[in-house]
Amino acid sequence: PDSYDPRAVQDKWQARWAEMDPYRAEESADDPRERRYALDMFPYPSGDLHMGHAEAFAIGDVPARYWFQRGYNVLHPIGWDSFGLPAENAAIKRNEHPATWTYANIETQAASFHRYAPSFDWSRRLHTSDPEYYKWTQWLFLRFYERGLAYRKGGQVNWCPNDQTVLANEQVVGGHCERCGALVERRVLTQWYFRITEYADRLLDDMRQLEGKWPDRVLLMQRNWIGRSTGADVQFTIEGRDEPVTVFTTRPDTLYGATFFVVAADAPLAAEICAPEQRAEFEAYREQVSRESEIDRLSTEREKTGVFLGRYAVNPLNGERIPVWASDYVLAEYGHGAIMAVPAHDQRDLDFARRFGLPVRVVVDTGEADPAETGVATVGDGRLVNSGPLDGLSKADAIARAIEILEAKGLGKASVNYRLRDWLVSRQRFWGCPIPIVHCESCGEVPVPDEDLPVRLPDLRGADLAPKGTSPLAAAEDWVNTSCPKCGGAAKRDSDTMDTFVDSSWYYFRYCSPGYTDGPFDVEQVRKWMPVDQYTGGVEHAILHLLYSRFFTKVLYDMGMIDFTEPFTRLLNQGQVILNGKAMSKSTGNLVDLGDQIAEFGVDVVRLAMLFSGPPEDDIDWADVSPHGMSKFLARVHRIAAETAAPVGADPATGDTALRRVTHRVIDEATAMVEAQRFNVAIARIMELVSATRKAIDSGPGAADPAVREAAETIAILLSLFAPYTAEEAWEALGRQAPVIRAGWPSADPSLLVEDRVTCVVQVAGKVRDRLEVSPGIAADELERLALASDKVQAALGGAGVRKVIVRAPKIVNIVPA
Ligand code: ANZ
Ligand code: ZN
Repeated sequence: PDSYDPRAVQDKWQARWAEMDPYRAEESADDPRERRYALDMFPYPSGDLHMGHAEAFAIGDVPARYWFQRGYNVLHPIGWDSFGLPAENAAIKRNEHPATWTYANIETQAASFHRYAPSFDWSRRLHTSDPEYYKWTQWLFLRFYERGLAYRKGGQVNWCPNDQTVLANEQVVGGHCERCGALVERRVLTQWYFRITEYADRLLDDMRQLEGKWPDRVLLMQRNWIGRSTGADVQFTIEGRDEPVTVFTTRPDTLYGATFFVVAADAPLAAEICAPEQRAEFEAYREQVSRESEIDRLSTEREKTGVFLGRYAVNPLNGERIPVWASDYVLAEYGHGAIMAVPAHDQRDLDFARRFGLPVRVVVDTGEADPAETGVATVGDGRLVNSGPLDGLSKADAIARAIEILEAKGLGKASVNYRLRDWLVSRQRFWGCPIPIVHCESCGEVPVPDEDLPVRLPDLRGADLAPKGTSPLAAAEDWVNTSCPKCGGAAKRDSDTMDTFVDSSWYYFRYCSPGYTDGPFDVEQVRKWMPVDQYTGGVEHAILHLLYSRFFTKVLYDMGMIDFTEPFTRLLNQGQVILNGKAMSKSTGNLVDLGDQIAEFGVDVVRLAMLFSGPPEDDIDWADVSPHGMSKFLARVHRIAAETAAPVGADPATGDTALRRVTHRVIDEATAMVEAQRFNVAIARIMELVSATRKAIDSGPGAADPAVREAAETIAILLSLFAPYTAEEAWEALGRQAPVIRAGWPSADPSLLVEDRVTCVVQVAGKVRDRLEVSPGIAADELERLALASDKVQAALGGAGVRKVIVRAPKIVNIVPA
């Protein structure tokens, strides 16, 4: 009987849907429907779609389809993040042009998407590597440049020796290249940056808009990444140096406990002030430090290292002379690259002091044992001691007081510091968006005029694109040599390309008007569609992409192009698809191929299995998933539709009430579960309705009952969110007009949601004293509790105790007074 094969109907409906075009977003201002924007993180075109895509796009499709069913005008677009290193590296390996490789993969993925059938509006498809797109990436770069938000500076940068390019701080994960895993080095280079630090406060403060709508852990990660800390800048004199040196401290209350001073070993200051007799030792140390990663340097596990610089600093509050050291645990780029060390109350300082025999002085009495003996710094609150004018104050009061004193003396001030650094956006690679700047010997940096955009990538077919440390574009003579837009003289194009995260920081704006030629987007369309209502994608983008997109949105707001400050109202991060408890990986063979799964079970089974396995945020272990069970379930759905015998339009009110109650309760609960993003529970409810309907057909009112039709139609509509092919096929079998996605979401009839009630009689000493309306299934103890809580019963008892309660649930309670 269960002969339905989900694979058999795929091609049929794919072709029919292509004709119907049921998922097109309507641009017209006359369309009265409310709008919704469902966005999926767009893919990199590296290879075909895999299980991870299958999961993400099944999840992202649910809200879109739900909104279609609710009658909204829905924007659910797709495109490709098609510039970038993965494409370029793969292309080099295969000796192909990155464009050839990229666009071939896009076609492969597009075909797979068509089959997998997310409810995309294909007419809005975009690729960030198309000149029609990157023209506007360049345009935005120039607007950033005009606003002082794009600038070039020399300095230490992260360098991936394998990819031969710089990386943003965000792309260095645990000291390794986010892309290839190579150990990241530090180099001094001149690079382009976006001034994201200017937006640090707003990026933090606007998170208030996202609370409860974005996952807490993503908000926390962003908060930590931005890392705002408040404290004070304090000036220390270095003996023999004219200019004082400023340090940043979160604990100005501990100034009297500063027993030494530490400069980052790789900061220019260290080299500058190092005394001649310490020079050799210092240089050797600095050489060693230059090879360490930031993660290692900040590690609290590692034994501290450092060199005495042969110089002394003077504490501005008490005039004390303290030795100046160089060490790697102080970072050159945080705060001012130098610190006052307070070993009693800072663990890293204490570790350092104990390693090098430096004094430890307690200045906050926390009631704990002496850190010099325990090796554990005390960081809590307490009374200030050994601290002159601060003695007796609490930590908070002492912080405020110390700042007052410093400010009065002109030796310091309250200050805020951020962990966030400016975003390094230039890359020495070919397959990216060219930076629209020309370097002229007489005029310097000159922006390419808007009317000359896009600056197209040269073809460079046949050229050697292998990374060499400078962009392959620099070697393209015809391309790189140009004339200065300002003076007309000979000039060179900037040969770096932009980080692909620049491309992906604004693509969701472009979707609102993908063919627009007068700007990056049509402000009118963006006003109607945005912000995005629901964004679905991987948690690996918790910092990089999401932070950059938020930054872009704020800049666009400041440019007056949009009227909102956060791009994504709601965010959902799906879990990963794993296998046998481990991440899937080609190299270990721990892999399931999406194409194979679809060939074996069909699209609907794969989608449903993904969605039913648990809440969308959880990982899915494909080894635990039962595609066969899903297959059987879909067959049952189809069989119910095929057997339904009541005619289209039969009045459900004349049907079986028991089945109708189940149907309407399932509608009610499934709706709530879809809205709460508990898609697995929504599917469980549909399964419940399928069972009830089967029973009604087999051993209840029969297939001709109008309630069976109502149930079967409900099943098809609810299922259309999760298993679109089977839902469509069932809808057709029910004699309805495709597409099911436009059927309209059912609403539960409240009168069918009310539970049955029975009247329970409550007697005291044999006399009826109260009547309670209760559920027929009420438990005896619950009923006893309700009866004793009745005011009327208590009045009848008149303070007398209770000897005995006889409960005959749900009809009678008999209370015997003492
Ligand atoms: C004295 C002090 C005493 C500190 C104390 C802490 C506790 P966050 O919260 O991360 O901002 N610091 C400042 N600049 C640094 C740098 N470039 N590299 C490494 N450490 C640096 O940390 C601020 C604290 O980290 C500062 O406050 C400073 O140590 C240290 F009981 O100053 B503190
Ligand atoms: Zn010039």
